[in-house]
Amino acid sequence: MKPPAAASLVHVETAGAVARVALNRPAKRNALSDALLLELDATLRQLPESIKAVVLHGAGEHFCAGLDLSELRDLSAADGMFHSHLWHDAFNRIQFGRVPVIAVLQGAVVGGGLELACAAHIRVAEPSTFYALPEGSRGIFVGGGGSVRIPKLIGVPRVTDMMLTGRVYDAQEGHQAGFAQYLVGAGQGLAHAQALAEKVAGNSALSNFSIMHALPRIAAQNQSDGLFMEAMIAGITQADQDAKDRMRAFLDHGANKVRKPKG
Ligand code: 1HE
Repeated sequence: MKPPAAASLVHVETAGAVARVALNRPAKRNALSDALLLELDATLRQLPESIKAVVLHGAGEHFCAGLDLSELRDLSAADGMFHSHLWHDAFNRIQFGRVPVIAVLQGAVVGGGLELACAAHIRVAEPSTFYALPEGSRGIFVGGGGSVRIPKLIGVPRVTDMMLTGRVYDAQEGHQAGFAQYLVGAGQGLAHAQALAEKVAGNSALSNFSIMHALPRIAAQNQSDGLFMEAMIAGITQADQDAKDRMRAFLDHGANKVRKPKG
């Protein structure tokens, strides 16, 4: 991979099949300027085929302070709509991209930063994390898919409260509410996410693709259509040679068993 330019807004490191992608604008708390958003999008689109999972994190003490408010110009309604579409496209490519993305959360996960985090597939939060949607007090609305994705994690009533009152959830409350699947110790986020990413990268590519692309679509369908689509995806996925090899390896005692977690 080409080494990033010194002034790059996105920093990439690779470790085996995992790319660690950092929002690299710590002086501005990784606020998402258009330039940063576009660079993040381009970086994720151009990952080499050898990369099977991504760890997304923020340089400095914060994950992301959301939309760069200094760029909120005197937009017309149409400009604002196109700007929101730009975010939608970029975040859709994360949710429905080629490889799973694991976000490491710390410090501010605010506004568009929370929208970005919610486009990832797994969130690992450190105790410094706080979640907020200050859009109401800024006179704006979410525009990066937050009204679609965030209620799926924590429900419409909690999102309504956050947006209307500016309520801030700390790491513990956010974990209980459903923002993050993992709450880890201070300074442990990256290592934890890397370990998860390595596991994910070791899965069958077709299973990962089905989990990323089919699961959220099936979950949004009515029962009859969902079960039909599930049957099709199950058939396609298990017909793959990789699936056959993995099942054979288990039956031949050459694959891991499922174990109860320790203590
Ligand atoms: C920024 C931004 C930003 C920081 N846009 N410049 N997001 C917000 O409403 C969050 C606004 N930010 C904050 O509440 C705080 O900055 C933080 C809690 C994130 C961090 O606080 P702190 O004390 O560590 O840092 P700071 O001193 O406030 O900020 C450091 C610098 O970053 C400072 O610039 P400087 O030139 O004075 O050094 C800040 O102005 C700058 N900065 N956050 C621009 N967001 C698609 S729709 C999405 C809608 C939204 O995302 S709305 C939520 C926007």
